[in-house]
Amino acid sequence: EYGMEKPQGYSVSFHYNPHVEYHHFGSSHPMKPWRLTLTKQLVLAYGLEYCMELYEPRPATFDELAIFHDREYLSFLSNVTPQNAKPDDNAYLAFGFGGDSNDCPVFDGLWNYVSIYSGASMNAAYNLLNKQSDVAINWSGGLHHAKKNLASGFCYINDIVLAIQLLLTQHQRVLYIDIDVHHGDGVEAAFESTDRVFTLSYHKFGIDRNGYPFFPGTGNINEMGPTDPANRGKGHSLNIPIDDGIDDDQYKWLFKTVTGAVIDKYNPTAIVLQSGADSLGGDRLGRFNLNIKAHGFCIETVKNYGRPLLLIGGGGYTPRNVARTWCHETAVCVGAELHNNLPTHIPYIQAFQGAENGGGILYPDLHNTKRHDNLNTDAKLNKLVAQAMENLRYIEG
Ligand code: ZL4
Ligand code: CA
Ligand code: ZN
Repeated sequence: EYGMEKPQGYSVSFHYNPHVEYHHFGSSHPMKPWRLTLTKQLVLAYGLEYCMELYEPRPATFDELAIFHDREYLSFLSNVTPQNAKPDDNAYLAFGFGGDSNDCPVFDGLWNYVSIYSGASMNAAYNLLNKQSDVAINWSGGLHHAKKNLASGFCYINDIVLAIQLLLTQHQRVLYIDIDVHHGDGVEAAFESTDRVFTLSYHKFGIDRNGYPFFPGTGNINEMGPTDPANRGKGHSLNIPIDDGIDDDQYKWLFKTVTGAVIDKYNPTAIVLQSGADSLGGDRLGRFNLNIKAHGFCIETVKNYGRPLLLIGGGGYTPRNVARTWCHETAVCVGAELHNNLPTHIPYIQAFQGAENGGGILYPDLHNTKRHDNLNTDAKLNKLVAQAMENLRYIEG
């Protein structure tokens, strides 16, 4: 008995094509699609599939992806393989592959992988348009760095932009919110010339002690989109730069205050929420100190505004904690409370047992598991919020 209840007439849909799981970026690459296997296992273990509609979407087609991406880029992406890739080729580097970083490797089944996660986001967006769902979830999407002709930061196709483009066919104003620890630069750039999409990203911003900026290096508080007064999109982005080690109470306050102000002023008719789980404490790439329930608080806060909501994944580099978080957030959407002790009858349960794997519970304490000192004082956050409010002046009331 998990205490679940489904409010009458309120519907959640879960869009997932399991073929996405079988793709590998390379053995030591931080992006692990099998975190989606773990997520699905937890969702099923708690019986959440009985509280929502399950969809197994088809992959997106070349033409569907071309609604945002350049066809030359898509031709390259659909043809390149580890066997035929020429890392010295101009196109290869120009389109963002390989290079010194290897952030975006060419791997077996790459085209299949990108069309699957994109197809799921588009399918979820159609469900909102058809009013089949109030909340539509795709944990395999959220690849917010991809540009129309460029792979960047583990992202090849920007499924978020594609989904927002679909929502714009019926919605006058779409709000995009991004709680991944990285700046949602690709989505911001895609809609910089329109006032019909407002982008809001919370992220780590700063330079480390070796002089390297935290990826992608953009998203300071003064970056609000184009400055040209003739540009319709002027001021329709808000960036919230955060320092290392932010804790639950600070983040919840910051998120509630700023997001609330944006929703009240912009009054979107649909919301897209990228729920990257690399903002959790102990993440391999992240710097924050959030617990699962503080992360989930953001989803609950947005859901409670009652606008059509597309909830998508994103980063997250501690696979077990990613699965815990996204399972918890699925429960938040359907209005269920979950037992802390993981159900024991599931496959993969051993993956969650033992102290190093989170001790068989859903909500392990993640605070300071990587010991990032908290560099965010309340005074600095107060000043940040004041600046953020100031930045909202471009929204017409
Ligand atoms: C890796 O171990 O900061 C890629 C990337 C591959 C395997 C072996 C190759 C070794 C960490 C990251 C070379 C690694 C060089 N392998 C990594 C400036 C950088 C150049 C690349 O959550 N080096 C680039 C991108 C970020 C940079 C973050 C977040 C995506 C999202 C949405 C993207 N890139 C410095 C780093 C490894 C790797 C180990 C890595 N890359 C960590 N941070 C980055 O926002 C999904
Ligand atoms: Ca972000
Ligand atoms: Zn990220």
